[in-house]
Amino acid sequence: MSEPAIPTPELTEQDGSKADDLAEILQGLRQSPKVLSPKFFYDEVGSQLFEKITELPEYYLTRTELSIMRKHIGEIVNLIGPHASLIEFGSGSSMKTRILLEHLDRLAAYVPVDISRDHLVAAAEALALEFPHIEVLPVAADFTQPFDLPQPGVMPLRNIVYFPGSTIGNFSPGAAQALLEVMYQEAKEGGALLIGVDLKKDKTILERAYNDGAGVTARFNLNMLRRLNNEFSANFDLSRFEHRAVYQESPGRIEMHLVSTCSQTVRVAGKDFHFEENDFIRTECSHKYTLEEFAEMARRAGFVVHTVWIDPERLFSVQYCLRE
Ligand code: AVJ
Repeated sequence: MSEPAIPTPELTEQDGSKADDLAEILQGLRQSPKVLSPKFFYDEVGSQLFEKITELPEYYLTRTELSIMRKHIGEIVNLIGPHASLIEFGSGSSMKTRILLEHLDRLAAYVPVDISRDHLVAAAEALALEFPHIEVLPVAADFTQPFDLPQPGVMPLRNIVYFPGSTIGNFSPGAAQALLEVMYQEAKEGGALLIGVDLKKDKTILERAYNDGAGVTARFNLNMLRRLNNEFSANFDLSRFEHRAVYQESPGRIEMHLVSTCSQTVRVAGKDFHFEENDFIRTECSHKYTLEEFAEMARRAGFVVHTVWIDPERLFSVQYCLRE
């Protein structure tokens, strides 16, 4: 007996260009303080380093979210119901996605949406092999802008937008609000949002999570400069920048910085950028929310928080929000 052929997932492409990325990088470096988007962390090496971060003892987020998902998967499955289309904002190579794909009842389709085409296709192919009965329909798009959904073979009963990992924290409150509005659109009538949100807590726990003892987060942060050197004709000297992560109580966010250890000038794609000693590039903000703050933001986007699951230490939340 021959194996049934497993089709390679067909890709819907709507992604931006390298020229747009460069323009964004140059614009960020012209600001004061200088900023670079955390989306530039995730090349091959960056993605591997992030995987390592998720296993660090200090980095409670991934482990805690996973334990919440495992503990409450029965309730989550019942709330979502049968024949849903699961639309993940992000490429979905995570264990959390696998838990959902394993347990959800007769999924109409799984639709991972990611700007990084290569990562997306690899993750989608792996999942299509692991879950041959699920239609996997990857979309290469910048999910901060509305995008067209592919049409599954089976008509979905409802759309469930899935946004794990507290990636929502990477967006400023205004941008997070706008993103929730895109999610509202993509969820369509009768749809819902399942989202992981990291919670406000003691500053020492937060700062430890982003300043690990093994220095993996430092390598992850500095990798962005290596990537700019390789892909955007930059000449950053990685030995002249240091990783730093600090929690700002107001507005309640971890900021990751790359701090210049001396006075220096760096060239990026033919343009000069000067750093005094202690000048820094802000590479990431990771906003933390109280339950009330997140509920209010979701409400303004048209969602009502239906169920919140939290670990016993109240570190992290997974929230099921209904589209009003
Ligand atoms: C992937 C955005 C959730 O903000 O905690 C981990 C990325 N940065 N360590 C986070 C990250 C440094 C992470 N998110």
